[in-house]
Amino acid sequence: MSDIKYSFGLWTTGWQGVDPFGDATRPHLDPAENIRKLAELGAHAFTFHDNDVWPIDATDAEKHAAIDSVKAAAAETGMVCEMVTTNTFSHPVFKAGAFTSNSRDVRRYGLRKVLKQVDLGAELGATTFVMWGGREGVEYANAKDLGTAHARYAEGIDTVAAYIKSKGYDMRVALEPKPNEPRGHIFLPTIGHAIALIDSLDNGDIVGLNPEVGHEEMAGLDYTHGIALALYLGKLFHIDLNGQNGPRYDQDFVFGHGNLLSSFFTVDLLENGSPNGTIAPYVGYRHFDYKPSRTEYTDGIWESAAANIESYERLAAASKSYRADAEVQAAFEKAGILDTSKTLAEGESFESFMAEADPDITELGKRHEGVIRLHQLAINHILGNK
Ligand code: GCO
Ligand code: MN
Ligand code: MN
Repeated sequence: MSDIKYSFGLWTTGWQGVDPFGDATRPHLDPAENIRKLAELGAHAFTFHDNDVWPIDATDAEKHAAIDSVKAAAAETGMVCEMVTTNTFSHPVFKAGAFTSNSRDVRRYGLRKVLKQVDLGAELGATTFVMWGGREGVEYANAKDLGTAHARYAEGIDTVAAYIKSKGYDMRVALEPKPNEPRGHIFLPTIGHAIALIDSLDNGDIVGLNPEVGHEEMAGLDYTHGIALALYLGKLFHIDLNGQNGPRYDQDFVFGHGNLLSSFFTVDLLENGSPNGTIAPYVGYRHFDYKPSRTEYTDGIWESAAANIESYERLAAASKSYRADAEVQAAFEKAGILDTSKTLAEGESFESFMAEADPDITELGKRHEGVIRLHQLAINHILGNK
C-alpha cells in the first residue's frame, strides 16, 4: 500500500441497509468496533455524525459513555478523528429543514445541536466540520420564502464559522452540495451554488466545500471539473469519494464502482495536480462516503470498505504511470496543455491588442489537438496494458 491517508465515515460501514422500501439487512455495528475494523483495513482516520455514536434522545451520561468508548478505540488503534458533522436530517423536528425551517424554534435548536458537535469535534482534534443540509430544501417551491430561506441558510453557516473563530478552534467548515434526496430540491445543489453563497458570508474565509462524487453526477455534472474549480479557488476543504452511475437516486457505491473513467481523472487530479501545475496535488484525507450494498452481510461490509481503498490505490498507481509516460507528456505538449501563458501580455494596452492583425484563421482552424489518442493512453494505463 502507498502512504496515502484514508478515512471513512462511521455511518458508511455502520449502515444497516435500511432503505425506503426495506428493513435492516445487517445487525447494529458498535462504533468502537467499527473503528477497530477500519484500522485493520489500513484506514488512518474516521469521521462521524453525533447520532452515529449516541441517539438523539440520549442522556448526558449515555452520551459521555459513548464518546469515551470511541476515544478508547481511537487511542488503542491510533485512528484519528479528522472530521465531524451533525445529523440535522433524521428526526421529525428537521422534516422541513434545520437552518432553513420556517420555525425559529427549530432553527435555534438545530444551530445549538451543530455548535455542540463543533465543540466535541475540536476536543477530538477534528480540523474539518462538514455541513450537509439534506433537509434544507422543499418539494413545493411555495413552501418557503425562497429569499428568506437562503438568507437563513447563510446566517446559519456564518454563525457556525463565527463560533469556531470565537473559540479559537483549528477548524474549517466544509459544505456538502447535493441536488435532491431526501428533499425534492435541496438548497445549494451543486459546488457552484455553494461557492457563490460562501462569497456572501462575513466568515467565508474558513468556509469551503466537501463535494461528493455521486452528488455532482446526480446533477449530470463532471465531478473532476467541480473539484478543479474548488481547488483553483482554494476551497476544497474535504472530499466524499464514492461511485454513481449517472443522474438517478444517490447510489453511494464503492469508489470506482460507478463511473470508473471519471474516478481515474479525479484521482489523477488529486494525486498529481493539473498537468501544467496550475492546480497543486490535494492535501487532506481521501475520505470515503459510500454504502455497503444491502445485499451484503457483515463480511461484505469489510470487503466493500477494502474495495474503496483498493480502487483508489490502483487508480493512483495508474495515474502515476500515465503521467510518467513519455507519450502522454508529448500528447500534453502537442495539445497545448502544458502552456501556462496568459492571453494578454504583461502590461499590454487595449490599444496595441486591438491593433494587432488577425491570424490566418483557415490555417489556425486546422490545429490537431490529438486528445483522442491522449484519452486512449489514459484508458490503456487504467487497464494496465501500457
Ligand atoms: C448523503 C450524504 C451524507 C453526508 C453526511 C455528512 O447520504 O447524501 O452524502 O452521507 O455526507 O451526512 O453530513
Ligand atoms: Mn451520497
Ligand atoms: Mn457525503
